[in-house]
Amino acid sequence: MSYKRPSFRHPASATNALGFHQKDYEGALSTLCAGCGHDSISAAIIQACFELAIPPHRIAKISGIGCSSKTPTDFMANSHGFNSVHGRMPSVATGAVLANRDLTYIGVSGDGDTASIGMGQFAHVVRRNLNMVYIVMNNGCYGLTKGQDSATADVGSIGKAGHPTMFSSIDLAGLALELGAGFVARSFSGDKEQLIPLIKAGISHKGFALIDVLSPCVTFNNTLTSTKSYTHVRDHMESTSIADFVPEKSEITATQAPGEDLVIEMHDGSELHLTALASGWDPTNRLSAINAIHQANEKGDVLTGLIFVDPEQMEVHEILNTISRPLNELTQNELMPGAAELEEINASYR
Ligand SMILES: Cc1ncc(C[n+]2csc(CCOP(=O)(O)OP(=O)(O)O)c2C)c(N)n1
Ligand code: SF4
Repeated sequence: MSYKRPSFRHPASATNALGFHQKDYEGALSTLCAGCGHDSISAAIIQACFELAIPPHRIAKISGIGCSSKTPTDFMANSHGFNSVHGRMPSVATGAVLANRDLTYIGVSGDGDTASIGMGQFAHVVRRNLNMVYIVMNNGCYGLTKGQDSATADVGSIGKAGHPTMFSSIDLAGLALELGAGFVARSFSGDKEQLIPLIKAGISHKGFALIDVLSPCVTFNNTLTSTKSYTHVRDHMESTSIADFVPEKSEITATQAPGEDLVIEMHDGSELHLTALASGWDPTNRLSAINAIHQANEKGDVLTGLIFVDPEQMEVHEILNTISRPLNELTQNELMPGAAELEEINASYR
């Protein structure tokens, strides 16, 4: 069930470069619990897409199953949407991306949806470098089915059920790095200053972008003994840097020495400005990023911010050398080249 928002908007509300109001990027009223971190992530997605001035009808939002996967109903009502099956968002996204390369793909998933039932699918969508931003709303539990521990729950963490998690946790950002992801970030639903630029950068990134967002479940996993609670995450956040997204290319092209600020040019000409860089960490070096994650985990810290980026990696269409147009724009003749052409193709395999 979803609830419609009132159609009223302030007559003087700001417009973006295309003349859209922020309201044009909203969806239905949320039916999640009051205070759920997921709602703040939806709000950040709305603001990021509004500020990037992406036409809402050129966006496709795809999700699995869970409270997290319900959220696409709450943003961008005028976009394409597919609320799929538990853990299967990556394969639906793969079909969509391959069929139409011209849309902006936003995948939304939960830690249960991704790190358990969807783990195999997640691994392959990373290694294929699908051109999408994949947002995990990570609360360390299965919120929709009443708070069972998920595979990202830290060992020893105790939620509302009162039992410590017995198994070691899966770090999705660390895993994505190991699998070769070209953009890996982590953030917190309660920190929109950090989250919005990361979402914008993830959308602008060519290829697969993972944003693992800690998003407390106020109903089942926000106890003082839970490492995915608002208090714990706030107290243990260690930021790699302060990220600022600059949509149009500016004059700054300096090469940086370690410890200084860094400007990363994205494929579409936009820039990611990183300031206050943590020492001993290079966001363009995969080993350095993996090391930073391990070090933070050992200390019990939550490493947030942009963790790794490689703007030059080949994305799935480049790897497969696919046709440059969406399949639904191809003519009958292009899709069915005729008997003579097919005979020639078949002959090439003999
Ligand atoms: C095939 C299948 N198995 C199990 C379920 C039950 N189920 C629904 S949501 C869910 C877990 C959701 O957890 P998560 O992805 O972390 O999302 P959250 O609700 O915490 O946002 C499960 C196990 C299902 N819907 N389909
Ligand atoms: S059960 Fe948890 S994850 Fe689900 S809506 Fe409520 S607070 Fe959010």
